[in-house]
This record gives sequence, structure tokens and C-alpha cells, in this order.
Amino acid sequence: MKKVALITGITGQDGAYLAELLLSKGYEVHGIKRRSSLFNTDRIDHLYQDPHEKNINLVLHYGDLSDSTNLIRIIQQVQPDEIYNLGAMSHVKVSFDTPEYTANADGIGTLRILEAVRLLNLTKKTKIYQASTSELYGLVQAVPQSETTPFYPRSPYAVAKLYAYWITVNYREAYGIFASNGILFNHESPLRGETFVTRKITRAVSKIAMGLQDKLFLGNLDAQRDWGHAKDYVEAMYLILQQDVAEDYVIATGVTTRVREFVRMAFDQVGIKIEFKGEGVNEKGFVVSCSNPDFQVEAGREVVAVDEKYFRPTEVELLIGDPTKSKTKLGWVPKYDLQGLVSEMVAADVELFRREKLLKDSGYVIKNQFE
Ligand code: NDP
Ligand code: GDR
Repeated sequence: MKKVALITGITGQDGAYLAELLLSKGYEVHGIKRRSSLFNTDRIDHLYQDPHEKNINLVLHYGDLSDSTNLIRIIQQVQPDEIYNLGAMSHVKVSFDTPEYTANADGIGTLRILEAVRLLNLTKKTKIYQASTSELYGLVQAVPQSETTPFYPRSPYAVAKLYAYWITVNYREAYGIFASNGILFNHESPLRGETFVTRKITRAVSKIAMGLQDKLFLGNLDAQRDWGHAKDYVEAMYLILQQDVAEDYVIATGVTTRVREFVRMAFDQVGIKIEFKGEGVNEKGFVVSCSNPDFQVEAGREVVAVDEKYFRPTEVELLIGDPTKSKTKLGWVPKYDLQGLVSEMVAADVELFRREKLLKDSGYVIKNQFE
């Protein structure tokens, strides 16, 4: 019998990789997408199956984590063996602007999924994965952070996810639902949303190299993150739901890197060496040399500057995870290191902007985008 999975957030970075993984394993995959005034399925369009055909394995349903009746109806119809709850307002900085919405979607949204499974008497059938986050650790209590490190959330996003974490644990203990938290540290890819720092950097580096952008403005260059590849991390989500007993797992690389160093590595990929001078809001990045004959970026040019607008009211300064449990219990083995991740992301963005440059050189106007 084919296994049936339901993914909330299927149109996001992780949803796209997870859908691909589960389809490759023979699952019937259902996803919830939000109604939007423009197409929003870019990341999964390569998986498209015509809904008019018979025996399709990928089905999308309109829905929203803020709408319980919608969730109950979808879960009743789909009767999933596994639910991956990846849907969320996932941007930490934006959560300070939309705290109530974030609490509703990220916090109560998780409760709605758990309640739907309980109400529909699926507690014995349906396993639930909850997309928990290293942001729960927030203000550093101890490093490396493991499953037993205390939480101290530092944003409306993290506080909403704290509720989601504990309601998942509570439904497991109270009703015997197979519900597990994956406490995932930052994971990135060419599919990463454009306003998260890694993708913002790899896009800007590609555009600067090709003469499509002057400068990259960033916030806190000192922040340290444990960055992995999203492809590796969706494998872990899958493994977490294949266990006999529901537990919570940290998924991380165990290596931490500063934002400033990620910037340097990304410029390196296009043959541009940079150095940073100055401190705090006055810190800037300058080109030292450019060894790639395809790109004309002169030495001495200022290409990175700090803009306080990207600072957060409360910041998470240091994340470094301890993946011992997931490696020993799940047998999870990540395939990427940071260098491989940076190089794949930069290569994808260089390719993207090569096409944009062609259009520009042919007289077409390139759109600016709001961040
Ligand atoms: P993305 O922001 O790329 O994707 C989020 C998804 O959630 C999108 O499909 C989005 O839809 C959907 N969504 C947003 N709001 C709602 C809502 N109200 N109802 C239904 N769906 C909604 O996130 P990632 O793929 O990077 O992350 C997946 C999950 O993992 C998130 O819950 C995130 O918080 C969590 N997480 C992510 C980590 C990371 O480093 N990437 C680390 C730890 C946890 P749309 O496309 O329409 O916007
Ligand atoms: P994060 O990711 O907040 O860790 O949440 P993000 O990439 O947004 O920030 C990482 C660090 O970089 C610093 N930073 C900037 N961040 C952004 N977005 N833009 C900038 O210009 C900039 N300059 C510096 C930030 O201050 C921060 O310290 C991500 C999300 O995917 C969450 O959903 C997830 O739960 C966590 O990772 C784990």
C-alpha cells in the first residue's frame, strides 16, 4: 500500500525538497497551498502532475493554518499516514512586524493540526512532524545546543514556535499521538527565500559580479549560525517519522560560522577577494582583487555596508547544534558541508542573473524587488 503524506508549507523551501523526496519513495503526496493573487508554486512546478489524469501522486489543496475547518476537511479527505507541518510565517525579523499573525499561524496553527487528528480519530494512524527550530534556544544558555538545553526564545516567531513545540509534546503525552519535533538549525539551498541572509548574500554577490547591483546592505555581521543544506534536513524529517517511538531531535551540523565569513566565502566563489574594515555600523567590505576575467569589479570598491534597518530588537547571537542523537538514533548522515552549500547557492544565482543580464543587455528593463 502506498503511504500517504500531507505537507503544510509545500510551496516553501523545505516543502519542495520534502515533496520531491517522498515522491521518490513512492508516496502519494498532498500539499496545502495558500491562495495568492500570483502563482506561488515556483518551487514545486517541476513536480507538477495534471489533476485531470488518473492515479496522480501529487495533489494540492487550498488552505491555511489559520482555518481549522479547512484543515479538518483536508485531513478527513486525505487520511494521511504522515503529516509534515512545515507551514509557518518563518521570517524572524518580520515576526516583530506581524506578531499576532505569527502566533496564529505558527503557534495555534500547530494546535489546529493536532486537534484535527484527535477529532477525526486518527490518533493511532497519523504520525505528525512539527517543524521546530533552533530559534527556541535564543539567548545562549549553553553550547552546543542539544535536546536538553533550556529554551529562551527571542522573537515573536520563536515564542510562537515554543508554543508549537510544547503543544506537540503535550498531545503526544496526553493522547498517545505519534508527534515529534525536529529542532532544526538553519538550513539553506538555492531554493531559500530571497530575504534570508544566505540567499540575500548569494544573490547580491552574483549581481555585484555581473554589474547588476552596487552594494550589499546587511545587519548584524557578527551573528553565528549553524548552516546546513535543506536537502539533508528533509531526509532527517522523513527519518524522524519512520521511528517506532515519537521523540524530539536536534538536526544540525555542529559547525558555526559568522555572517561576515559567509559573505567572504560567497565572494570567493566568484573569484572576488574582499576584506572588512571598521566596526559596528561603520564596518564595510572592500574588494581586494578580482581574479575572474568574466567580472569587472575593481579593487578598493566598497561592496558591503551595514544598515541598522536589518538589526533585530532582540537578536540570537550564537547557534551551534549537537546532532549526536540524530546521528546515533536516526542514522542521519548529512552529505553537504558549508563550502558545498555556498558553492551550490552561488552557482545557481550566477546562472539566474546571467539570464537577467542577457535580458538587460538586450534592452529589457530588469525589475527591482522590494525586500
Ligand atoms: P519557507 O518560508 O520557505 O516556507 C514556509 C511555507 O509555509 C510556505 O509554503 C508558505 O506559503 C507556508 N505558509 C506561510 N504561512 C502559512 C499559513 N498561514 N498557512 C499555511 N501555509 C503557510 O520556510 P522553510 O521551508 O525554510 O521552513 C519550513 C518550516 O521549518 C517553517 O515552519 C520554518 O519556520 C521551519 N524552520 C525552518 C528552518 C530553516 O532554516 N529553513 C530551521 C528551523 C525551522 P507561501 O509559499 O504561500 O508563502
Ligand atoms: P534566522 O535566519 O533569523 O536565523 O532564521 P536569517 O537568515 O534571517 O538570519 C540569520 C542571521 O543573519 C543576520 N543578518 C541578517 N538577516 C537577514 N535576514 N537579512 C540581513 O540583511 C541580515 N544581516 C545580518 C540576522 O540578524 C541573523 O542573526 C532562520 C529562519 O529560517 C527561521 O524560520 C528558522 O527557524 C531559523 O533560521 C532556524
